[in-house]
Amino acid sequence: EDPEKLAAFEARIDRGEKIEPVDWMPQLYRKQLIRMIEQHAHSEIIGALPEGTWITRAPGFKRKLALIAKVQDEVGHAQLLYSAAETLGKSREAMIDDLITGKSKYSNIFNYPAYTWADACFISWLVDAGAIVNQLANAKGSYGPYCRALERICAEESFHLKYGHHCVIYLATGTARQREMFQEAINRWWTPMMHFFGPADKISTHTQVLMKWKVKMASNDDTRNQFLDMYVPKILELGFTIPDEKLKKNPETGRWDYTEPDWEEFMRVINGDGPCNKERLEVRRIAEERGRWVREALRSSKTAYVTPLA
Ligand code: FAQ
Repeated sequence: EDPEKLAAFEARIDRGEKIEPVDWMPQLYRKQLIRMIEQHAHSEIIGALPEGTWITRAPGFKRKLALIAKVQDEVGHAQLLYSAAETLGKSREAMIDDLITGKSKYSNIFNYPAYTWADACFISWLVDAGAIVNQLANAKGSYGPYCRALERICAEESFHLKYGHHCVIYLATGTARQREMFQEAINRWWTPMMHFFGPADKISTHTQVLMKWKVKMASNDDTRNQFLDMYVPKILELGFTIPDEKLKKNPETGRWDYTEPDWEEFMRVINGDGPCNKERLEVRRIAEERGRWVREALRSSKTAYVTPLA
């Protein structure tokens, strides 16, 4: 690759400029961005499934309305992100194919079942909280289309977070059984939540290059720490416990000590062998099959819907 072009590209990033689709960029920057944005898009679309199954069973009309809006937002986030990834040259069809065939990854956490309403509340509050910590940081990154998509996503995610917190406070101040249900949800989801931020920095493959080019603005351990800083006090304040005896803020380092979550389980889950991976991909495969006639009709149609300006 042309060293002069590379130096100019890196100088732009150092100055805090945004890189746009028409600009020159190293092949590796393009490849890494496609990988990360595509995985993010898949996570949003698959992430709609565990909560989506709760829409018909959410307690009461208001909760149903809010949950429908949230799930719809998540699918909208996937749309924004697929569009951002397309600016780098990979088609949406190719991305969806790679998701369905298991070639592309998506977030570990959506491969676990949401057994109870409290599990859905855990996702709406704490998984969204984790996603916001990561996305607020990356919205200040170097690739224009991704950053702009993240800004919009973060605005919508803050509504999800408030909704999730409201659901959890309701359970926390409810009956003994409601409190117990949320405690069980914390116990079930804590390990996947710790995994959510990615492997420990010392074993993370891509952090170094992504941080150098300001695609990733904080390391996996940093975002995990920031999440613990912000949310452990809130969980404890509601009278719940966290299933990790070692979890404690270390006054000397200013960082959290915790039991390393089982990284073998993480590897299994992200490589297709978690409790719900097959079911999640099957749902997407069926949706793709059932929607095919619509896409074909649009492609072959000469109506104004397809070419509004023609
Ligand atoms: N799950 O070298 P690193 C959401 C993979 S959105 C699965 O550290 P990197 C909204 C990684 O891909 C949630 N795989 O990777 C919502 C790589 O594999 P590869 C998603 C993971 O990229 C809320 C390998 O491990 N957010 O929740 C995970 O530097 C509620 C080595 O790892 C984003 O995608 C994982 N957790 O850092 C929706 C944000 N972690 O590709 C519904 C954008 C790592 O070599 C309801 N992405 N891997 O085969 C990122 O910030 C980064 O990609 C990380 C991973 C931090 C996720």
